[in-house]
Formats: sequence, C-alpha cells, structure tokens
Amino acid sequence: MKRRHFLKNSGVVTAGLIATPMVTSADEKNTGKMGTPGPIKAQFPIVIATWNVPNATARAWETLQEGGNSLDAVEQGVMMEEADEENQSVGKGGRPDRDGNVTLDACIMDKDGNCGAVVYLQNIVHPVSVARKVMQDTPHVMLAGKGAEKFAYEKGFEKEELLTEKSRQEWLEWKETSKYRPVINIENHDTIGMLAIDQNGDIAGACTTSGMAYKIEGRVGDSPIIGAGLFVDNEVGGATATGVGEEVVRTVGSFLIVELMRQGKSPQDACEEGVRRIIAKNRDKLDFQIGFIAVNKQGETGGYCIQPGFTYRTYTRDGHVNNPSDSYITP
Ligand code: SD4
Repeated sequence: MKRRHFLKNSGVVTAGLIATPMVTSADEKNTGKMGTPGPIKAQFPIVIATWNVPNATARAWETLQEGGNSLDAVEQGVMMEEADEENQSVGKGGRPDRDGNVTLDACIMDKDGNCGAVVYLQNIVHPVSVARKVMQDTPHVMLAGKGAEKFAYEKGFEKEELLTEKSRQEWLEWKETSKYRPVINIENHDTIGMLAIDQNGDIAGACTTSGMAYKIEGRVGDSPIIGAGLFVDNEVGGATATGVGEEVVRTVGSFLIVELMRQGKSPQDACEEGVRRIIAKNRDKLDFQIGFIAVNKQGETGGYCIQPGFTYRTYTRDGHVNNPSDSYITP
C-alpha cells in the first residue's frame, strides 16, 4: 500500500465564546491520527454551513432571531444559495447534467428525526422547501423526478427555468472538449449543507445541490440521502457533507459521524474519522474532494476535508467565523 502523508496547516476553529488554536503537526504518518482541536464551546443558537456562505448563515441567524426554530433557520439559510445564480452548485444557475438538464437534490431533517427529500427535481428554485413539504405533508420521505415536480406544483411552487446563460455557455464549452465525462472536483464546490441549534437547544439540518457537474442524466448523489449527505439526531448532534457524493453514500458518512459523536468523539474527531474511512477505501485514487462538518448537542463544531481549501462558516452571537479545515492529504 502506498504511504501517504497527512499534512496539517495551522488554523483556528472558533465557535462561540472560546476559540482554541488547532494543534499543528507536519506529518502524522499513516496512522490516521490527526491533531485534535481543543474544547470549543458555543452558546446557542449556532449555525454552521459548508463553504463560505455568509449570506446563507446570516439569513439562518436572522430567522432564529425572528423567533424561527432550527428547522426554519436551515431552510431559510440554504434557500439563499438556491436562489443565488452565481452559485453554480445549488439551485438556480446550477450546472446541468451532460445533456443540459439542471436537476436538483435536497433534504431536510428536524429535531424529532422527521425528514424529507427530493431527488432529480427540475424547474423548481427551492428544492429544500419541497423536501420540507414532503416531510410535513406526506407519509413519505423522498419524492423523485416528475412526481416530485408535480407535487411541488400542487403545493404552489412555480415553474422556473434553472439553466442560466452562464451555466449553459460553460456546458456548451465543456461538451466540446470533455469526451462526455462528468466533472468531479473543483467545479463541484459549494453544495450547501447547514446545521443549526436554536435557543431551545434543538438541532436541525438541510442539504441542497445541483449535484456533480455534467453528471450522467439521472445521477443522484449523497446530498438528498438521509444518513449520507445529512443526518441529525437531536440527542447527539448533526453532520452534513460536501464533495463527491458517491464516496459519501458508500460510507453513509453523515450517519457515521453522528454515531461516532454518540460514542464520545468530538465533532472534529468524528469528521476526521469519517474522512479516514473514505480514504481507506480509495488509497490509490485520492483525486477527489470530500468535506464534512458537524455539531454536537453542546454546540461544539468540527470540519474536515480531503483536499485543501475547504472552509466552513459558523455564525454565533459573536458573529461570523470562517473556519478553514486545516487538513488535507497528499500522495
Ligand atoms: C453530490 N455532494 O451531488 C454533491 C456535490 C457537492 O459541492 O457536494 N458539491 O455529489
């Protein structure tokens, strides 16, 4: 087996009142043991999201301030990215599949373990809100494709063209050179997974994406799959994922992280272990990105990613904190 090094840059993870510098180490061999951040305590409420999404976390925060609960907060928060045409990984403006269809995946989960999801949804800007309706207004957890779209119209959602001119032009350029291969890495950034704890200490989460750029028509990733792209257990904590969904599905990543927290791991250690499970199955082809973020019932947070450049954003009473995930792997 090829030896790999786990490199760590220095960084600071801050959530709430106590900010503790990350442990820095150069090479922690192949044991998978990473430096662990010290105790991170947060006061409620708290909002945390994948990537640098200040508008989304701010909106979630406002929702909590306006009296919304954590479920309202995560829905309102991720809706900001769904509506943002500049974010080409989520909602309107999302990159299409290789045949030019924008197809959206999303899920939502509340403090009681209720959950809803939509997959392969077209022509609707806010899949997370359709997912919430699936959760609240049907006996089901997941609706797909045409059925999900029909359900959305029944619930009053409006039909809208999701393919923007920018995404269409990029897709046309991709078609010229790509040999029809989906794109799995950099272009796949910015799926939003969000976790929130409200004033009552209750946790909810949401995850929404347009999926892998130029995927094969019909492909669904981890983001709408409860347990893979998102999992919340109000007794323990929540976790959500970004990156190559196939790998997250294979390890049921978010469920794994919540279970690891249940067994006593901190959110940071649990995210690192989640990533390590994926690394272990891919030693010879670590050319993709996976990032997890997590929060536990005490409001401690963590995040970890295979590739450099992963940032996740926390919003607490003290304001926004941009948390660089400080670890990555090189062959
Ligand atoms: C997917 N996990 O469909 C999503 C993509 C993603 O940042 O996270 N992009 O596989």
